[in-house]
Amino acid sequence: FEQPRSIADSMRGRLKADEAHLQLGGLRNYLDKLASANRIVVVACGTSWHAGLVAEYLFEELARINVEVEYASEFRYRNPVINENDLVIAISQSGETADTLAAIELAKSKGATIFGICNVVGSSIARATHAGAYTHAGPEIGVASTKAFTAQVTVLTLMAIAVAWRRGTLSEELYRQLLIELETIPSKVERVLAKAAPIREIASIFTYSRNFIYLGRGLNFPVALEGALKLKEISYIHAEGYPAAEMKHGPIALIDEDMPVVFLATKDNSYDKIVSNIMEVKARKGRVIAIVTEGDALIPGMVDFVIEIPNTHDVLTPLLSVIPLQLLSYYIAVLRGRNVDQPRNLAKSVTV
Ligand code: F1P
Repeated sequence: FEQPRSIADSMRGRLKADEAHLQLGGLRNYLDKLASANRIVVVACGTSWHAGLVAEYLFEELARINVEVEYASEFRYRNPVINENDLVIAISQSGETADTLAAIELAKSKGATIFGICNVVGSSIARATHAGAYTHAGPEIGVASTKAFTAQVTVLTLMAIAVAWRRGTLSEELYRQLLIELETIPSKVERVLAKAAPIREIASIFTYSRNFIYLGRGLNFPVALEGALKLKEISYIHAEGYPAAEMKHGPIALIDEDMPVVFLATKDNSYDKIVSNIMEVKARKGRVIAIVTEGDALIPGMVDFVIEIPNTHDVLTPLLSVIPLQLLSYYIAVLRGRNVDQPRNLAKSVTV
């Protein structure tokens, strides 16, 4: 519920639509380096890794830079091909995650430049990186990342816009349009949070489901992964996130009347394809909860439950579409009597 403020804080002082660049704190002096990078490699864990996947879509789409997103927990044990022409972005809420720190040290030893996106000033990861931007989200009260995710995505979006501008891959019109639209995001998040009561109703219907599938395409694919992770972390329900187009390659076998399927079905450039995916699930009697754009007249007639979110530019969608998934997980966990702030087996920062 703090996200309207934490997203605004992550943008504060950084949006300068009247200037030809954005203020990105410690990254400012490194903008040319970022813009001329041969490749960006993102290293992170858990929710921060999902923010990295969003960044992959953003940097590719807006700035046309090749991006690879690596689980730090795997990367650190490999012998990755990486050198001084690569730029590594390390993302971490706590700034203390041991796997991410080890991945940074490995990339550094091979000559790469490392940027950090952290929430905690002076944390180990902030100190280990060459430069970085803080997210200013404030401390997460619980163990599971929520506002950290949207703050990370906000900063990564600003970075992608700034780099795209510098590389000349973004028109002035789109540049201004995105900055203006970004400023509306906190109030739009507020409008999604106002739907907490109907989301709780949906949660009460699915409280004792044993499995869930989350499906999305494009920028909503990482959001599907994040929705599934939130449900796993705090309610202990088995949940899988997939790219919706991947469903036919296996997960479709799981669909029946006992399988709730959460679709990220906002009005973006993959809308028609998502509609076909919903039809495939309904034909197999799956129960569908769809996150749709306000005013959608088609999908509500096809599915079992809908949650509307305000319209925004395609590339900013994750900042809104993740909110109902966080609320759904929260209410399912509460209704199951779970301690949402301190889930079993999870540590706030994984330092070993
Ligand atoms: C990474 C992370 C979190 C998760 C849990 C365990 O932390 O996987 O995403 O919710 O807290 O750690 P961080 O590097 O972003 O602090």
